Amino acid sequence: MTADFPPLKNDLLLRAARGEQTERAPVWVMRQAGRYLPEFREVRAQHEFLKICRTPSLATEITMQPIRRYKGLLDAAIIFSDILVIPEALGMELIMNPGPFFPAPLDTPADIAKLRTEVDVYKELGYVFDAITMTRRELDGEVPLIGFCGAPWTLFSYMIEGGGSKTYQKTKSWLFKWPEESKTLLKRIADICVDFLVGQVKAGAQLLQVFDSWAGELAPHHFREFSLPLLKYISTTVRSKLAAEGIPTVPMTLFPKGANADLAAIAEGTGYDTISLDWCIEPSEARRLVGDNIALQGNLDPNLLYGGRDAIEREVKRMCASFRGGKASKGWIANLGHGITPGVDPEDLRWFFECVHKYSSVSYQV
Ligand code: 1CP
Repeated sequence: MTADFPPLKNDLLLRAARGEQTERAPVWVMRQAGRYLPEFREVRAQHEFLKICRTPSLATEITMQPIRRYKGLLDAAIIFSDILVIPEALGMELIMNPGPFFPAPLDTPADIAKLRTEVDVYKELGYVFDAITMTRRELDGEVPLIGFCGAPWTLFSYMIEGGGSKTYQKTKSWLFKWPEESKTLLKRIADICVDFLVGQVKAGAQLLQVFDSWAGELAPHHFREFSLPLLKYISTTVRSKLAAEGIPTVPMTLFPKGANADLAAIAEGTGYDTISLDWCIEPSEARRLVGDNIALQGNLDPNLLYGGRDAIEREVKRMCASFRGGKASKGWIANLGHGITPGVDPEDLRWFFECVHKYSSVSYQV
């Protein structure tokens, strides 16, 4: 099925994700299609966020915006969508006002009965698959396309809090009061993640990223109890389902934001090709913890993009030295440690890309 897509002209991302040392680090940024771009704000002024997600031609257009603007500098596209489409597929109404908000969150385990028991991802999320296929054609092989989903723990927290949270009080009450019911719900979410990711690969996604954005809210032993087993379940089941259908697997990346205390356990036990780091760990230290058999992604503090060009250059240079130095020379994908934020000047992001190209190059002499 992927055979009739145009051939890939830039495979830096895929090679680095497989652990190869590349001639320079491939680079992309989380939320690269977003509100910091005037061309994104123009489309958003005319269409609701969820309407864009659900309309393949609009999702394709937005996914392509940073690729066009930063032609030759960006090494990946990521499909425009949101992690919260899974709770929506489970039957939860999702409103953007302007942040995501579920008007009827799950208050107690009795509310699980309100969710759909069977989720056919082709019916509920087929619009994402259509957007992926359309974007692959539009990309014409220029760079690979990343598909993604939210991790069960992160999605669970949105479904219970009803939106973003500072304390995760409701979510944690669930975990600690009702651990078994919590695990049942987490597993149900994980099963949808699996089907959704498999469908994305069939539609044309060339790498998959699982966002566990709130992993760091859990104590290490709670992360190992409530998140890690499902992250592993997702990677192994996605691969076995693809293999059963004779579809070649794709590299998988995990973003366990904030779970730096668990990096060694994550590298050992979850089956991902790449771990995406936040900015709270030194790259060389992360490499020491995870060993040599896994690629790393990251990890500039996104707020450095507000620090001016000198600070960006200095910090990119430092980041490159830390990822590239000594044992850290294997598989590295340059990125931020979390998503780019709305106030960044797009020309400062261009400078970030240019600095990565220069200072991550194997020919750059320190
Ligand atoms: O008004 C707008 O235009 C909405 C802003 C926006 C955008 C541009 C939201 C709402 N989502 C997105 C796109 C998005 N979200 C992508 C697109 C691909 C890309 O360019 O990277 C991706 C991968 C996401 C993933 C996502 N959504 C995450 C995981 C990554 C992360 O940043 O931690 C999370 C936690 C969300 C939830 C979400 N969606 C939107 C917002 C503002 C939020 C955060 C809400 C909060 O918890 O405070």
